[in-house]
Amino acid sequence: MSISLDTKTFNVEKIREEFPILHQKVNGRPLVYFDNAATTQKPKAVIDAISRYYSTINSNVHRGVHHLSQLATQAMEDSRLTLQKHINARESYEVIFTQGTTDSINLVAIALQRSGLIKSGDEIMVSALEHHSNIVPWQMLCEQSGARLVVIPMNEKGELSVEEYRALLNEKTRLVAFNHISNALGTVNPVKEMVKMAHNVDALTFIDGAQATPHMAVDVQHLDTDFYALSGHKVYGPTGIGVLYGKEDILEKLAPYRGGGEMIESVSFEKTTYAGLPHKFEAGTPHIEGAIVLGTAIDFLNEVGVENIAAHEADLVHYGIERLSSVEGMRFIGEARNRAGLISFVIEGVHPYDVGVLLDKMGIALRTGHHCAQPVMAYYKIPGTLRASFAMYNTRAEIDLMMEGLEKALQMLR
Ligand code: 7TS
Repeated sequence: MSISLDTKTFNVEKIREEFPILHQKVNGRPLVYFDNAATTQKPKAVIDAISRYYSTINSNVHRGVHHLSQLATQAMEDSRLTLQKHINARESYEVIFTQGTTDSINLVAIALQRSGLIKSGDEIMVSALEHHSNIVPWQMLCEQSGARLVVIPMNEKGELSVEEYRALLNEKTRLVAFNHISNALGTVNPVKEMVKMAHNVDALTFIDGAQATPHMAVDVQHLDTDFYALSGHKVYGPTGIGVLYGKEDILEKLAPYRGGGEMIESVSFEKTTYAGLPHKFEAGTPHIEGAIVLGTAIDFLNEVGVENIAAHEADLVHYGIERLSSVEGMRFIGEARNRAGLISFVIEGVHPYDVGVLLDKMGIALRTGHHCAQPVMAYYKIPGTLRASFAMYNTRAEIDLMMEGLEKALQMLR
């Protein structure tokens, strides 16, 4: 995949000006923020939109006839349309606002269980590359229903084995869940092909898009996936808000996830009937400001251009690997042919945690540990990695600072 950077519109220094948090010192040094896979920083447009919401239209949604309630409802529904367009969902009501990716996955796992759609003897498949949030809810579903959890294996490069996946699929497979991009290794999975293979055995598919949505354009109709999840805070938006996309016919078949206000059509002690999509899955007062400002974040992302971001970050990954390769004892963890957004590594003879602590003293924020992907770490027989994960505002100069910091840290530790 070759993507080229439009240097007329993409100017990293101008982009950095949009992010107030970046212009500070940490421990006396300029902040180098390389923990973007955990959460991204927020542009002024997003920060201002939060303040503007509370200063001008704060009100509860979908209930009031009064002016402010109408404005807040309109803004939230406009944001749903922005999200619909962004991921190319067929209908706006296929976009459910959730608390984030974890919440989206739990929603589907619990709703499937409630709907009696998973039975003893069925199989739920996850990949070996998953974040805990795309393992544990399915494991809980298996425990409750008597279904079996099946794992798609990976290889040393951190790629899924498509051939083994094909062999594991069978008429008992009810659902296959996998990420679009791995948060621990940066592997970009062949998701369209994987969806097609699952559909050949009539299994549903759930794509965890938490790490893909900040780095690439996503078209759910093109992928033909049944479900897709994303987190607002990883796409330069607020925390506590995200999206579950689901195909209309499947969402219609699912029982509600949580009961309460907003999700009903009528309530009596004898019988309650439920609202239609998307409200059936949005019980209670939602994260109104979050939902609205997620739309602002997506507008910002598109203004910069997802293709531009992808090209810029690909350059950072390439440059980072080149520079890190010179470090004695360097072992890259995850070397998939198709990768994006981050570099995971360990260095012989030193513990990732110790390196992370020393880098922090120099203002450099890298993630250390298992990245909520313990099975991936177990595969490589390591306790964790150091992870540098990039965003649109990072620069080659920051990678140079990381290298200086790393060399100093290694001198101290060795
Ligand atoms: N799936 C993937 C692939 C992720 O990377 C994460 C968060 C989640 C799901 C959960 O997202 P949430 O927004 O519901 O929390 N990943 C990370 C990480 O890599 N470091 O901190 C959080």
